[in-house]
Amino acid sequence: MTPQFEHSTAEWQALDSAHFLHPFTDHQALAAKGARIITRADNIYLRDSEGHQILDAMSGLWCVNVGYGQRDLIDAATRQLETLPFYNAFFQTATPPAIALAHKLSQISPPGFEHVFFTGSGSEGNDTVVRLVRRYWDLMGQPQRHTLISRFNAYHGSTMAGASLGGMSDMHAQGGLPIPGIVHIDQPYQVQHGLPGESRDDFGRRAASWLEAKILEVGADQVAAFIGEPVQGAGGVIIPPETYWPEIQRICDRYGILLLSDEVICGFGRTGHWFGCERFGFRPDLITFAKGITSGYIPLGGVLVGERIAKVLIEQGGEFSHGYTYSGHPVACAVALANLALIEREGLVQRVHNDTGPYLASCFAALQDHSLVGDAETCGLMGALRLVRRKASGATAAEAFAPEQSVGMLCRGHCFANGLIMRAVGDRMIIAPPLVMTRAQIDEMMGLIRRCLDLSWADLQQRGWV
Ligand code: PXG
Repeated sequence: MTPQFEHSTAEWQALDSAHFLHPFTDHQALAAKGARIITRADNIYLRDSEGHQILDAMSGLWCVNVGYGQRDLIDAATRQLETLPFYNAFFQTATPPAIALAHKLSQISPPGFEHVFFTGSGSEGNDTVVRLVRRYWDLMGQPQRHTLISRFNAYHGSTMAGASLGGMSDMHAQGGLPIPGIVHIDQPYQVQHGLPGESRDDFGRRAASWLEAKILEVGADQVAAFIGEPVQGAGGVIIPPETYWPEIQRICDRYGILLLSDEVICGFGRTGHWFGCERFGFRPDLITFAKGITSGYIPLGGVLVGERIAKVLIEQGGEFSHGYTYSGHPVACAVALANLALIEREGLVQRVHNDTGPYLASCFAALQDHSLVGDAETCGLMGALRLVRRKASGATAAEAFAPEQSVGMLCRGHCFANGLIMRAVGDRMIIAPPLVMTRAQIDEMMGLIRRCLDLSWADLQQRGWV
C-alpha cells in the first residue's frame, strides 16, 4: 500500500465515521460497528484490511463486468491521463476518445441508435432522459405531453429526477418526491401481485395492462413516456414474464408514447445480450447506461438516443440547454473503449448467453431443494433467491417471513462473515457476479451460497423462527 494509505483497520474506521457520509447509510449504526475497509481486488475477489478474501458476487455495485485488475483498462486510463486528462465538449470542441466511443456505441447498440449523450452517472443519465423527452414533445408541438410513467420499486438513481422516476417509497418520503409529472404503476412481480392459479404469461400481460390503465387515467395526450429496467435490479432482481415487455411495447405504440429502457444494470452483457431490451424483445427510443460501460473502473454514464428523438432534436431543436462538465470525459471514454474491446475479445456476452448464464440457471434451479429457498431464478448473470419460512406444497403457497424479522439481512450477515458478497433486498438474496466468472468459479460461489443458507437456516432454527 502507498504510505498515505497505511493505517490499521481501527484507525480507518475511526476516520471513516468522523468524516465520511456514506450513501444510503444509517451513520450512527455504522459508527457503532465500523465499516469494512476494502483495500484491493483481483479478478472476482476482494481483499479487506484484515486480509480476508471475499468473493464479490455483486460485481462491486452491479458494475465490474470484466472483473478487477484488468491491465487493458488500467493502461488506457494511464495513457489518456498522460495525453489529455481533461477537456470539455461544450464550446464546439471534442476529444478523440469521446468521438471514438460515440462511434463504437453506435456499432454495438440495437438498430436505430446512432447518437449518444454522455453523463457522469446513471442518475445524471435519467435526468437527461426526462429533459430529452419533454424537449422532444415540445418540439413536436405537444407540450402538454409532460407525464412520465414509471414503476413502484424501480430504481433510477438518486438525483431529484432519478429518485422521482424510481419508485422507492423510502426515497420519496425524504425531500418531497416525486417531482410533478411522474406517476407510477405496480411492478411485474408475481409473488406480490399474482392471482391464485394465474399462469406466468397471463400475469405478464395483466401487469402490462396496468400501463394502459394509467395512460387512460392520466389522459393519453398527456403522457410523454414509459420507463423501466428490463429486469429490476436494485428492486430485487425482478425478472418479468416473457409476455410483459412485448405487451408494453404494443401499448406504447398504440398511444404513440416513447418507450425508455434503463439499462444501467442490464447493459453491456449482464443478460447475455449487449442490452436487456434485446433479451426481452422490445425497441426503446432511449437507453440509459452507466456502470458496465467502464466496468466501474471510472465513472461514466449516458443516454443512447434513438433516431425518432435524435432527428427532431438535431433538425429542429437548436441548442439543447443541458450538459455536464464531465459529459464525454476523455479518460472515462478511453477506459470505456478498452472495456468494450475486452468484452468483445473475450466474447463475454456470448459466454454469458451460451455457457455461464445457462450454467448459473441450472445451479440456481438445484438450490430450490434448500429448506429456506422458496424460488430461485436467474437472467444471464444475475439471480435471486427468495427466502421463505415454509416452502409451497401442493396448492399451498410458500409462507413468507415477517418483514421485521429482516431475514435477508440475517443471511447477508452470514455471507459477509464467510467470504461472500451477496445482497439482500427484503427477503430476496441477489447476485450479479462479474461476467468473466468461469464455471469453476460459479461452483465455488454456489458452495459459499449453500453454506450461508445452511448457516442462516441453523440460526433461524435456533431463534425458533422456522
Ligand atoms: N438506473 C438503474 C437501473 C440503476 O440500477 C441508476 C440508474 C443510477 O446510477 P448511478 O450511477 O447514478 O448510481 C442505477 C444505480 C443497489 C444499488 O443497492 C443500485 C444502484 C446504485 C446504488 C445501489 O442495488 N443502481
